[in-house]
Amino acid sequence: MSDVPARDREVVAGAIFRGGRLLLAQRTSPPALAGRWELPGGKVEEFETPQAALARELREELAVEVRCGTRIGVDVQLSAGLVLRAYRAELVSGEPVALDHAQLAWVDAEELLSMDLVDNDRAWIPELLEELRAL
Ligand code: 9L3
Ligand code: MG
Repeated sequence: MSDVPARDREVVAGAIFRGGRLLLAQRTSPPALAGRWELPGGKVEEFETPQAALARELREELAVEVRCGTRIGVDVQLSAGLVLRAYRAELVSGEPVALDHAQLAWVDAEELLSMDLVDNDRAWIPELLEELRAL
């Protein structure tokens, strides 16, 4: 038996900024979250870095290549052993398309405030707004 506590599994989400706007994606599942908006992303696999996971998730969900940047906003505890973290993501190639979401939206600061974001992602609104207003 080891005394080292297990580290939380991580869900990564990407904040892609372009031209003073932020990319949001509308979820299709699970039913409780369908229709609500999020920063796209998903679970880090075993033996995968968060940076590699973000690149993989955004490739799978948006058909783009991104470079994972710095963290933005707080850690969000999803459940015991599962933590959600947002990272800035820089578009390297491709134009985002909704492969896994109902639709995508590029929002400015005012629009961000009017979107029905999933509860977990609302924790990041202050930092996202600050970044949008600085652009
Ligand atoms: N989640 C919350 N906010 C986000 C993302 C990408 C994910 N911005 C939550 C929803 C699911 C879990 O994390 O409960 C795993 O995400 P996914 O694999 O269903 O996208
Ligand atoms: Mg996902």
